[in-house]
Amino acid sequence: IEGDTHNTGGDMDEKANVEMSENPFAPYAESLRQQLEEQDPVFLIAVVVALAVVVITCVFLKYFLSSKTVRSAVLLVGLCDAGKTLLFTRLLSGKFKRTQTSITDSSAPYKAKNERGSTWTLIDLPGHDSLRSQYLEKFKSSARAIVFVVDGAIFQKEVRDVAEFLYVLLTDAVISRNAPALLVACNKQDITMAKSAKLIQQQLEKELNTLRVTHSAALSSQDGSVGGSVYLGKKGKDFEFSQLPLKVEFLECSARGSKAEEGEADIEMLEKSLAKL
Ligand SMILES: Nc1nc2c(ncn2[C@@H]2O[C@H](COP(=O)(O)OP(=O)(O)OP(=O)(O)O)[C@@H](O)[C@H]2O)c(=O)[nH]1
Ligand SMILES: [Mg+2]
Repeated sequence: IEGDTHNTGGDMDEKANVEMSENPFAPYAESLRQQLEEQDPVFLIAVVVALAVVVITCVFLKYFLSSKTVRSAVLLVGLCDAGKTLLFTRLLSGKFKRTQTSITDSSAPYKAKNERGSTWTLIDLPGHDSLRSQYLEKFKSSARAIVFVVDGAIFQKEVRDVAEFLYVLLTDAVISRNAPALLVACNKQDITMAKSAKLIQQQLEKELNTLRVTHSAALSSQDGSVGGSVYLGKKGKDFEFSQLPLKVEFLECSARGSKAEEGEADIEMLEKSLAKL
């Protein structure tokens, strides 16, 4: 086949020179048509199949590569008043700002403090009950990491609600498939009453263990199907964060900082974790 092509190629050059004045492409088209007619149909089919394979591979590669690169969002989630918006401002500008309950999301590019200079899209989500799930739905599939902000100062009072919210996050099918890093930021450490990250982790494990029992009981009393949600942790074992498919880290921070409004925030641990993403 190769030899043939070379010969016709040579012939064509001559013909092309002669007929250049009319239509320069006519001789090429003619010889191509002849060649195609002479070819074995099996060969033509093979060529078409090969081209199709190449195209399909390209489409798949593009799909897989883009589904990886798309996830560049770092979500700030948590209950109302946990300090998400102040943390958002501190991470971006370092400055203190008075905040009000958020009613919508806000996002900005955040440059991580590492040599790569990775840039993530930091997204502050509203924590209000009625808005929470709708915003989570909107952003969960693009999350590279989830910063779950907990108010360490009134944790004791909120432990049940915090665990409920965390349960929803951790049993979500999309989140457990994508497995974004989970950074539990135990905020407001400037307040002396604030609970430590270790204690918060232990209490949440206990509370999630209880929630898992009540939730699966409620489910099996319905029809046994687990609509879009996954089982939390390992069956038959007390729940621990280490059983999860995603990387979980508990850290302490203070978006306000010890010197209140004039001073700097204490968010080094969070910045370090964000640099490792
Ligand atoms: N003492 C102290 N106060 C903080 C800290 N972080 C935030 N606050 C205060 O807590 C209040 C709530 O902070 P926000 O950042 O608005 O809380 P949020 O999580 O965005 O709340 P929603 O938007 O309602 O979901 C504000 O008055 C903050 O100044 C902290 O580390 N220490
Ligand atoms: Mg807010």
